[in-house]
Amino acid sequence: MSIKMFNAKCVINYLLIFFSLIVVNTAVSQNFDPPYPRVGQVYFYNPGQGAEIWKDHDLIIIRHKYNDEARKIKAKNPDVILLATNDYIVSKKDMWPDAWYVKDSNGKMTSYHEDYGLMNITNQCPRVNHTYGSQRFNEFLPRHLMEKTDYNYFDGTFFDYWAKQLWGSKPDRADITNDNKPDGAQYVNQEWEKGNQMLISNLRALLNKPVAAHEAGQTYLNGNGFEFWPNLSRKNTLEDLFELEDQAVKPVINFAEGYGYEKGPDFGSKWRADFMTSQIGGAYFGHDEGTTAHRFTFLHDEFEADLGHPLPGSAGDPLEIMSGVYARYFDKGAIIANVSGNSKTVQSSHLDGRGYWRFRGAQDPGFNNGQQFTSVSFSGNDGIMLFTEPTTLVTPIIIDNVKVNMTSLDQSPAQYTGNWTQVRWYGEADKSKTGYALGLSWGSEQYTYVFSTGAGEARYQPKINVSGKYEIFEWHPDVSRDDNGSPCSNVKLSVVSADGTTEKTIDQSVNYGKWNSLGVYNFNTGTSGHVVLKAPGGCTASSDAIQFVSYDPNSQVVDTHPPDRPRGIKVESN
Ligand SMILES: [Ca+2]
Ligand SMILES: [Ca+2]
Repeated sequence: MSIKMFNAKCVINYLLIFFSLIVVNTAVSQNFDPPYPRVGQVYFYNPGQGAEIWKDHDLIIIRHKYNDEARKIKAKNPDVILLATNDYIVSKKDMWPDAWYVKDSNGKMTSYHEDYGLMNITNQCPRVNHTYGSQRFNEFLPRHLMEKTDYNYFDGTFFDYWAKQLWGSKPDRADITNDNKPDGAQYVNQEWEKGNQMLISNLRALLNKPVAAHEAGQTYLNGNGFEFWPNLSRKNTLEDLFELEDQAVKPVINFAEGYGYEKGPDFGSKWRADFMTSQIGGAYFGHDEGTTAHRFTFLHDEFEADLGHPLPGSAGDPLEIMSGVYARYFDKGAIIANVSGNSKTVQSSHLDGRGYWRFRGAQDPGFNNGQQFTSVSFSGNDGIMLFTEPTTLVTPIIIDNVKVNMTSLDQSPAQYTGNWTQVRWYGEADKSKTGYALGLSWGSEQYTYVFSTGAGEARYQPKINVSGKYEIFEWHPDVSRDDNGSPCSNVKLSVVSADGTTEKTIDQSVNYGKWNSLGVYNFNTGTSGHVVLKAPGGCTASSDAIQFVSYDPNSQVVDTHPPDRPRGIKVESN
């Protein structure tokens, strides 16, 4: 759809939004219109410290059975839109009654893995007496989700696996009527679409909350998860998003996922294009490793921003300011994105006449340099976030025990001397949950913390690109809970900053599983400032994450969660 059509429909759309909000607000208190930028995350494993890691996010999607984690996330961030995801449209072959699976001449149709079959969501699916009486699968699944998911905490449903149509040779082979004969591709896919709609309709009859799905796009849903957002045809994808933002059921929850840029010093054009386009289209944005696994979380300076809402009326609509270059104007700034595939230069005269500043950031300080905006030269795909006032955005710097779980972008993990042991995440077991980590289930990055019973040192050395005051926090786990011995009560930490060296002692037998302040210190740019944690020996010392939180006077980093990030702390050294 073109931008002009989008704008023309906006007046009607605003009225629809207005009336739908009235309906929604009587049903649920959740705010589905948070300020921008809109940041989200999908995560399929145990969320671990996700409640803390994603506490400033606007949208979080976790598995529907993680009700306890959902409660923790809502306790930390009551404003977050929390969606419960499931994969039941593709289920293990022995999970449900045989008659509910789509079959071909070889029996149950195999999906992406031979142990998994495709469920018959159509109205031709036979009724089977299972759990809730005689039902088709598209009647059973909504009841199952209602039973297993605590919608006191979850604000809606998300289908991670969704088939808009059957693919490949499946529609030719499928027997959806359960008579051992294929039914023909056209009939199968026609019935499949009817089945999709019936499934959603049956769910909505039980639950008055939004429903979205990965790689779906039907406007009878509340939105789409663009699992592979930065695809090769960015402009087309963006226009798909505009159309959904306009036409999907309200409130619209679109989710765009940036990917493909392994965790390294790339904060540049590629991820920015992903992020800026998602915001111009009104989608929640998440950044992870870039496979369907979604194991890691990459946090950016831009996520800390508060742009407010789009300007009222047509002034706040997405605008194509030159071919393939889009802009959107917000209360406190603007977002521009080039998805033309060609180099473009945008000058202040191309914008709406307000004065703008680049923000001052730590992750790409050459680009986000804090200077008054005159022009920006984009590569083929890039974007920029601008502000109407001078603004600093420094996302907290985390130095963790391993690089990708959860050491910040372009920072190095802790360095160890002595005999330290990395501790694995124990999956679903009720262990290690006090370590600062996400519950990764494989690979060398699953280590949640390290410990040492002898003498040793752990050095946390951040790269500081914005000088000034930083509050330092320490996080340690409860090692006794993980059978790794008796925690040390006298772990010494040396904080080396521009103020000199300050010695601190942490009692690791208490205050585990939370951030513990070590005070506020001045840091110069570079890597001279650091923290050394010393294992005394004779007890179990643990080394987990250290966090450096910027206190720049122009910072927009607003503390909405005072128990974990206290404000107004005075510098205690000097
Ligand atoms: Ca048949
Ligand atoms: Ca950790």
